[in-house]
Amino acid sequence: MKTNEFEPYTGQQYSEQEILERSENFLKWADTRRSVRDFSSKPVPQQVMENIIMTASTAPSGAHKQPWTFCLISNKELKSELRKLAEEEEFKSYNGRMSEEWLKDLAPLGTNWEKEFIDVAPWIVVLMKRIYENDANGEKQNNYYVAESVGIAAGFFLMAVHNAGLVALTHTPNPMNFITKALGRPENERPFLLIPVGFPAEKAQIPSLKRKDSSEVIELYK
Ligand code: IYR
Repeated sequence: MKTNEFEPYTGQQYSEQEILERSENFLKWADTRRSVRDFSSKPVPQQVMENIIMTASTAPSGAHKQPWTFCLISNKELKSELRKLAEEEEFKSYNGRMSEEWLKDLAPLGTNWEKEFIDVAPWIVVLMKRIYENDANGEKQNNYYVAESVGIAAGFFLMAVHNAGLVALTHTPNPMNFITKALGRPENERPFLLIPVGFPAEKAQIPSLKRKDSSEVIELYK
């Protein structure tokens, strides 16, 4: 059953040579993206953040439901409140809730329960997944493949941040239900990621990590 109008696809196409060059160049550029935990407090214009969010919102989604809400936060008191609540949970996680193996796996990243970046970064984006919708009659409407859809949107978001020369961190305070309350989000939304965005601090340090090479990532069936 097709109820929608259709229209011609007009995305750009390239020569074989250009395809190779563009894919190589994009890879090189993408490989320079890193999660950064040391933020500058230098402001980032709201319009930039809105452009980044609307790029994320071009992501494909189950039945094109776009089951996401991006809470865009610069309010200092609210950021401090989020930091306090996140640190309360993270303190418990790092001091008892996370397994020895987990803590050992995180050691090279140098993370701990302190989340100063929530105060420092000019913007905090809380990405909410919308597990269902309420229609005009108050009836529940389904969303589909919500985690997959919102995960893809998060990926687009991170690339748009990188494209703007800004940095981000995908923070996952656990459990995250404090966010729903602090932001007064409705019953059909659940927190997915908390993402500080901004400029890197002048002397920002990142862990020296090596990415898997193609033989570890690709299983070829030719
Ligand atoms: N949620 C904690 C712990 C943490 C977990 C993983 I897996 C990471 O890659 C990084 C951190 C925190 O945000 O510190």
